[in-house]
Amino acid sequence: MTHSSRLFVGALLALASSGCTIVADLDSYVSVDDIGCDLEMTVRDFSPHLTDRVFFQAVTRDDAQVIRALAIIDPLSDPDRSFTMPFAVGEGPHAFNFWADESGDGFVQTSPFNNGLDHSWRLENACDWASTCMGEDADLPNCFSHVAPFDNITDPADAGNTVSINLVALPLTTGFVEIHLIEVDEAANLRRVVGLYRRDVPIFEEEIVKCAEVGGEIECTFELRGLAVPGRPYTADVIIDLDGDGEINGPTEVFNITESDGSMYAGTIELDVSTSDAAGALPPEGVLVSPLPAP
Ligand SMILES: [Ca+2]
Ligand SMILES: [Ca+2]
Repeated sequence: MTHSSRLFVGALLALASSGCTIVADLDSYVSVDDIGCDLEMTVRDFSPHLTDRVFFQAVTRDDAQVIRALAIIDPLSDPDRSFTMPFAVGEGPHAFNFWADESGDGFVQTSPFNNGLDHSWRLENACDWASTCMGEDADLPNCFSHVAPFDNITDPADAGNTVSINLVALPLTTGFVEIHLIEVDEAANLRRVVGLYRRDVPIFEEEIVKCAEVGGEIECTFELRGLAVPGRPYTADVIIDLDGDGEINGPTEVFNITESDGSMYAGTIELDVSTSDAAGALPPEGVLVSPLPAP
């Protein structure tokens, strides 16, 4: 958990232990269990996966194994990276499954030791797990060092619609793109970042993903599978480094997809950056995945 959510949960625990009823607003009650935790990880020594898409998933810890939150870093690019998704994990027990998609098909096949290709791991409690990093990183919270053997995991069941965002008319100068899918939890009064897609350069030399140059512009499609649950409201922040300077120029490079019900995500959303107004401000969460170190 980040410090902010630790503090928040800590405050609620203090209230609970003093016998108070926790009241989020006049109409709803929110317990600590409802709030859940951030989905957060720092990876170390992932050098075997620099050109792989790496998937990080919170899934319900039951037979149904329904996806709750998903981060994709595409590709990993750097052996040491981290991300934070505030309040991504809600009520109930969730496991933390993550895997490097060596086979490049967007699904998990565990592992080289079991006729698959992908390197995959599972932590049983997405909200509370022990760091495995050693040496100078031993004190880092939520730190995971690349290790074998791998854990057998399977693709989770979809909770809702796949969020598919098609970015159109990106200039050739475009640098990183980062998409935050936010579930608006009105009962708990939280913005839960349940989806994260991060891409550092739209067009890679190894053309493995869904970006293409079309008439002197770049067009990209980003998919976050199964996250938008009908009956719950979602919005998305789309952060695009249009001028490729490696920084977010808030007034022109942050776009927002209007809040709508999860059922509205059944089709692809198109965002044409040449005709859409930028939101004019950074999302409250800031940029979630740390930019690559300067060369
Ligand atoms: Ca795969
Ligand atoms: Ca910029």
